[in-house]
Amino acid sequence: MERLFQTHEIRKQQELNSLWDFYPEGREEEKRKVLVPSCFETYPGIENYRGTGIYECDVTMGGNIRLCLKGVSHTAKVYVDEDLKGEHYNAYTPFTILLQNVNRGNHRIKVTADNSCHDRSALHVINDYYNYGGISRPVFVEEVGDIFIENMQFTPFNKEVTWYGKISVQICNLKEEKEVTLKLYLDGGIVCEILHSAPKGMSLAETEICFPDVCPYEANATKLYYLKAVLEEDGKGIDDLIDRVGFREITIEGDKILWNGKPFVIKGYNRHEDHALFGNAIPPQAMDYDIRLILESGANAVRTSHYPNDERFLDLCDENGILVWEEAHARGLSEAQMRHPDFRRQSLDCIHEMIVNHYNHPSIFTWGILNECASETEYGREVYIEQYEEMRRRDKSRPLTSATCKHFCDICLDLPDIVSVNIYPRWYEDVPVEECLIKEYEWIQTTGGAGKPVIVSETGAGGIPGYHSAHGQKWSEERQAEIVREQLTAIKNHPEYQGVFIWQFSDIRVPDENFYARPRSMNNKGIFDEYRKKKLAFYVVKEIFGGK
Ligand code: ADA
Repeated sequence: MERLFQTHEIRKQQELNSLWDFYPEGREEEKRKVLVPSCFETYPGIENYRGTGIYECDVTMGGNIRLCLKGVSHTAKVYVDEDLKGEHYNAYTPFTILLQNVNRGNHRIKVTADNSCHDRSALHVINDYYNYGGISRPVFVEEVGDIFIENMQFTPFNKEVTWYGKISVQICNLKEEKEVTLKLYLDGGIVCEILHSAPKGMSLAETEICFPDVCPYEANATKLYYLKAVLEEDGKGIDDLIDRVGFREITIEGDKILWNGKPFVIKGYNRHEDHALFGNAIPPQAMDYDIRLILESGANAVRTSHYPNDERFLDLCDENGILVWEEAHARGLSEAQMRHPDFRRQSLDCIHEMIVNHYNHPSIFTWGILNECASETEYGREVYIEQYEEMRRRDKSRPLTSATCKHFCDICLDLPDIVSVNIYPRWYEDVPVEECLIKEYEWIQTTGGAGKPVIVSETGAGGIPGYHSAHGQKWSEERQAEIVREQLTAIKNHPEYQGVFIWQFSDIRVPDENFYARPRSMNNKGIFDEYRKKKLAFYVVKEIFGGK
């Protein structure tokens, strides 16, 4: 399933989430059937494979085809009948390949997925999370005519207690200019009809509509509406696109982030897409299980550290009122790594693909970039400026942020709308949490970040699941729980911080190269282990976050 609801009634869609042939490159004799989506690391015998995997399947199709891949980890080449049709870099963003005038019949699709940290890869590097390989998110083909809907963006806003929505529909016309009618429906009721003269190529049909009777989208009352765009030619529907939207506005007033005009407290988790059984190809049932655990512990927010997430997870967040900080891909890159010749382009591509595809999710309240990158250097600042400008150009409706660990030397805090700090008192440094919070806040007030909202974007401690120590030694579940208690209690007592994202939801696999600080080759700071078993710290989180 592409999303958790039907996205087309007219356009013909065919899912390719089924059995594909798979073999590691150059080892065709090992060919086997695998279920897509999935990743190499879950195929017996190649759990540690780094390199290219070849996936092949047959599909019957014809006409103009949109071949949609929601995520290939992480460098992809796509062939149809052995002809290279497209390439894509980055595991965590979707891409579409348009094939025109395909002969109707059987065709062989081949996708190669490379998870190695090759020299053209600036974002997937050896890091504190695992670079899984494979077709890790859904794949499908869509048949379209010569004119179709490429994308639709909905921006809600409120004026004098009435809700409005700005709707922009991007239309792709493969032939000469033609007149079409675009009809927009909200929950089945028609709200607008636009006559649009579509030139060859891409064009935008835009409108602003007043919605006097809608209910707002609140975290505890997640009213979602189905917004449908239908393209008609000579009175006949030729294409459509359905998305779910919500009426909410995120604004900043002084040092507060407001949701529909009201401040809120963030009680969140950092979550990697990582699971002991599925790697980074987490099926929706397991995503839903994660959502249940998040809610059970009393949390209300998730940061998609450190990359854009599967849209089905975002759908679940929309549904359950879990507020999302969605982050573009980059973690802990030094100035030298940011000077990689492909870094700026790959980052901007990721930002573009994240915002275009995830724009309509009401649960996303902020976009993040460049976690713990070189924000203490002049060159780093140049890159932060470039990326913030790009984000603001693409979305003016949400505040922006980046998580920093460049304490007392960050020179970029004037750039985001929200200042976010990663702090690990009592874990990496044995200092009282209270002291750390006070020092950090005082320092922010002496920088360009003064007066802005501040979030603790990471805090936590390691706990090896099942390791118990009567003396509360480091790495024991007892010590983790004790540290997390001090961290969350202190943050709660400092309302100048608008909340916290715990590092992290569950334990995650890290590459063996990181073994020196990571027993089990895992980052063990999960409140749950990699199978989602609760650690002692869970009960502390639940008590402080007020879980039921
Ligand atoms: C950092 C980083 C995380 C993780 C964490 C840790 O702040 O942003 O990705 O590595 O530290 O576990 O130390």
